[in-house]
Amino acid sequence: WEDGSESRYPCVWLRDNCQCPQCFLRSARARRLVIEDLDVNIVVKEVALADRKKISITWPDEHASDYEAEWLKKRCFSEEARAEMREGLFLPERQYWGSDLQLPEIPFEDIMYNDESMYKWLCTLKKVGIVLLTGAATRQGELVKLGHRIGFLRLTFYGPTWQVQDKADANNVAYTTAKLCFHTDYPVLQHPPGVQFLHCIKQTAAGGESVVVDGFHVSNKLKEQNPQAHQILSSTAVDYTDVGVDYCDFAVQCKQRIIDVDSRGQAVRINYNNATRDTVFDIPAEKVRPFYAALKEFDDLLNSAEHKFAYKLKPGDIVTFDNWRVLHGRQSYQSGSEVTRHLEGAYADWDVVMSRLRLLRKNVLNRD
Ligand code: OGA
Ligand code: NM2
Ligand code: ZN
Ligand code: ZN
Repeated sequence: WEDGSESRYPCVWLRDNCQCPQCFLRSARARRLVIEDLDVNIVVKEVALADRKKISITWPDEHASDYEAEWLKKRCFSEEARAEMREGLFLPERQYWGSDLQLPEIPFEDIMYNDESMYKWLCTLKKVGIVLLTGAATRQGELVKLGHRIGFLRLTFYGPTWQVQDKADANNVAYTTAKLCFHTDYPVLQHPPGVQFLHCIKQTAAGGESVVVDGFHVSNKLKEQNPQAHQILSSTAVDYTDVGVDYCDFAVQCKQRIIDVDSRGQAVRINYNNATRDTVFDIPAEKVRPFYAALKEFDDLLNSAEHKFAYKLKPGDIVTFDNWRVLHGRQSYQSGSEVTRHLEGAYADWDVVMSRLRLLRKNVLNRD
């Protein structure tokens, strides 16, 4: 390269990624070449620098491939180049927080009508895990609009959007006036919703305050302070259950580790809702008490004053948060004959949110 650096590309990868119309369908930006037709031991026959911006390869069967220098450079296999590509594609940067959280706020109107604000919102949502949108109308339907702005919402058994209020014969503990301890929503689904929206339409005078905690930060703390408890929670499959009727009837069952970790031991998803944790517990009896002890250690850390952040939603607020990372709860409030508190909720998948973020970045920053 002009900067004196070098990149090495395996022949088989170059052949696999030939961009000619026979090997690659441009309109779908997808590979047409099949593994059946790929010789893993292939070696180039001829290489030429076409101009200073392109490399031309001729293969033993005379097939010809062109590669643009810039395209190759981005796909360099060095540790640094791969890290740069990875960071650009997945934005893995995290800002951990505790009670010191400065809850990021953006006017709802800005998100709806300004791409830069929307981009800022999604970047912050990914990095910090929570953003408050302010000034939305105090009626149902705002989350459907927000969903259209992103792409689409995630439908679940509780409906396209759902109403958090005190209900007779509640089919979920959330639909009562009771306190909700720290939880993530819907660990009973194999792929729990990645992003959650709660739009405050009506707020009660006394009680009903919200709390949030950074589950990834607390998982790191648990690993430091009590590696044994962390080991148990990141390896034990916990049974979850949810049976009832709402959007349609349902009988959902799932096994989830409360702290889901990647191959490097980093927390990637918290799956914890004590209300839907099943009475069925499919582990050997002697492992049961140690599991509860570990869970209590985690729960204590979540609830420590140092880690949790409290606030109260006002009508027109929409709290948006990473449901894989941030655990949330609420204080109890008084029940009565009238509805004194009403939130409308909805979910989105991280795939959809990150897709929108990448497209916005391309438009806002003029790059990809
Ligand atoms: C929920 C929930 C929070 C609230 O519905 O799952 O966490 O403030 N609600 O009511
Ligand atoms: N609601 C709020 O895991 C859960 O049951 C979370 C889901 C009812 C849609 C609550
Ligand atoms: Zn080709
Ligand atoms: Zn919840």
